[in-house]
Amino acid sequence: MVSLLSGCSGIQSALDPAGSAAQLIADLWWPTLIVATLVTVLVLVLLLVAVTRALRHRSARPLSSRQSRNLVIAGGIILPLSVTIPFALSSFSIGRTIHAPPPEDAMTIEVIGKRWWWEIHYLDESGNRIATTANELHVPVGEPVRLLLKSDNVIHSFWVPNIQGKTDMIPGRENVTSLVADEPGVYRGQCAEYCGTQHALMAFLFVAETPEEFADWLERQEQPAAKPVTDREVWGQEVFADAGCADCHTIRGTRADGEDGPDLTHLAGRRTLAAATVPNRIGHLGGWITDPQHIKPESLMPSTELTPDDLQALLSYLESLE
Ligand code: HEC
Ligand SMILES: [Cu+2]
Repeated sequence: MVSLLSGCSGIQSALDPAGSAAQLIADLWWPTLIVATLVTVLVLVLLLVAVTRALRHRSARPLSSRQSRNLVIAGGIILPLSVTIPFALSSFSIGRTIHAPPPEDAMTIEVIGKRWWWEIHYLDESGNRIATTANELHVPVGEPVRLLLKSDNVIHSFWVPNIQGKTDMIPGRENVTSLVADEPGVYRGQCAEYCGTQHALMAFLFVAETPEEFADWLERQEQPAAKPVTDREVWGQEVFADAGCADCHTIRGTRADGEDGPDLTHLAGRRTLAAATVPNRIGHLGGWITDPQHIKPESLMPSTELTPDDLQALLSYLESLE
């Protein structure tokens, strides 16, 4: 029982809504569950009654053809329709409400499904990218946000269960959806369309914060990377260039401009690594760089062999990228 109920709360649960769309979905889901349970119980009881009666009165007179016709009309047509039609109508109307276009002046965030992580761009009013990050989507509480959902490989599906329903990310298409977070908090989003080996480890954090906190965060994301200060950080930056990291990763404000992997400009400010697979702590970071294939087999980042000193310097540099 406890394990059954544990699905009703938490940071990745459609039954613990923190946004108006998720609230509407939950409000439809509970009555559906209750009515479906009642119908199942009713059908089983009727079946039991029929079987026991048949066993007891083997010679009982069958129903007249009129009686059995009425039974079929009432129990086989009217009853099921009167249960399913209200649900179909409210599902249709909730679907329209939660997928209604956001207000014209809503902020736009572009999210691109990658193998197997999320590239995130914040756009200004004219659609220019002003900040880029990965695997951590921040939004201001109470403000509707427009999401442009894309994929450059296979079909993924964008889903933050506590906030909104799913929307597919389809190659060659741009799906638009919107959401509002009503309560501050950190929720977990998960790819909801099987997309290959690491589909299960294609997650992200959804951070709903006050408009002031969000404005500070976005302003930091717009800045180029912090310059290395200590000798070790300067050394680490050289390791980053020499070890080939810059071929795949961008650090804005430096010569690193690779595009195959996540933007690392403000890596140290993120809570997790590799699409919410491990916490962003120095030990995990060292483990990830040395052997990403162990943590996320077939991920598109190769393992890199570094001397312990080079690795330590690289870690100091990456940790300075607040
Ligand atoms: C061939 C391209 C490639 C190279 C070379 C590469 N990476 Fe990556 N890197 C990726 C990809 C792709 C991901 C995303 C993996 C995932 O989450 O599935 C990634 C993820 C990461 C992450 C996690 C970022 C986040 O926000 O989750 C870090 C940190 C990182 N790489 C650092 C490095 C460093 C340091 C080097 C050099 C030693 C390096 N990478 C070399 C492609 C590359
Ligand atoms: Cu996916």
